[in-house]
Amino acid sequence: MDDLRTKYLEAIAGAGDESALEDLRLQAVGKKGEVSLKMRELGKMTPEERQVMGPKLNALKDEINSALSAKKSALADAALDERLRTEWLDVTLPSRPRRQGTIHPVSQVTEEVTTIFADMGFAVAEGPQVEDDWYNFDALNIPAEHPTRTEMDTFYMHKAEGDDRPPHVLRTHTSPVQIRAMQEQGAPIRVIAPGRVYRADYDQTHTPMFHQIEGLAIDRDISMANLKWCLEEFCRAFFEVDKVELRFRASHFPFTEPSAEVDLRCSWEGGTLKVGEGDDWMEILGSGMVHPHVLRSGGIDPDQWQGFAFGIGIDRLAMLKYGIPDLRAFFDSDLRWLRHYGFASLDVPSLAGGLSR
Ligand code: 2NL
Repeated sequence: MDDLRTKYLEAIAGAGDESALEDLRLQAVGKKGEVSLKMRELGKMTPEERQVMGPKLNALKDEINSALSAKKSALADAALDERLRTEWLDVTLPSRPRRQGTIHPVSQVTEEVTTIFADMGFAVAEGPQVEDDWYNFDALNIPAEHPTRTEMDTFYMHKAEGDDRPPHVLRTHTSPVQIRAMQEQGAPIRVIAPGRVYRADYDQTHTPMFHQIEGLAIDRDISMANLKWCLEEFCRAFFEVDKVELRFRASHFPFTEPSAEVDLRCSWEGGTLKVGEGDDWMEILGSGMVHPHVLRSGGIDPDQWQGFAFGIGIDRLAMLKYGIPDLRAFFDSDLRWLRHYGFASLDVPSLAGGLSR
């Protein structure tokens, strides 16, 4: 009896896990366990012997059962301690950084330029991106035989059989917006027209869709001196420098007379642009005095009114200010969109190189 007691209590104390413990329970107090077998032998004993052995065996069985359950909960406690020691989580750690979206550089620059001219009293004008050829060309004094009017350069909308409306194009500049503004508001007027424009061109420096801001100021005696001050003021604000120097180069546009392309004094040291100093000139925009024919298209009497206009390419300005090396990074998906609509101009040789990439 004492041997059995010692044997099982020691074995239980030394059990390494729950299944070893279960094996011991079956060996000792299971149906065919050693203690159970001994209990069965009670029947063959004399009543006197049974009176002594019965309680002893019952006590042994109880002692083994409580040793088993004590060991069982000790093992469970140890297992929990082990999990708590190894499976921990530091809830005070900072979260993993997530990439944040930003405003597109072209939108950013459009906003900046718009704000600068708005501060000078220009109102923002908007209009359709699909225009008829009168608003896009004729109103701007661009003659019928001008090369920019061909499908080589301009995206024409397909026309259904029997459609006798004038040809429609994707606007090639935002000038038609200003023609509409003149017709609606009359003179005097000061507007800027930012937006998407389209030309059939695709290479290192041209994309079929790009962004422009045009400005227009009409009054009784607006002159090129006013144009010069406005543009200098714009450059000071946009490039965030106190001193800027502009160079007006004689040029030609059908919609202005005289016309000038405007360069900005700058330097490129170690690949970084500095405005207002240095020996380089950077072309930033085209401008001029609004042609009398164009004023008339807008319903304004050129004998009473005159004014200046200018056009700025936004995309290159965004690249300059925010250091974007290749324009085409912006536009790969838009090309597929243009082809989806089946514009014939996409199949001319000047675009084929870009599209087959
Ligand atoms: C350029 C040239 C220019 C204009 C745009 C304009 C608009 C009206 C009347 C007269 Cl409604 N002119 N716009 C004038 C001169 C130049 O843009 O090279 N832009 C990047």
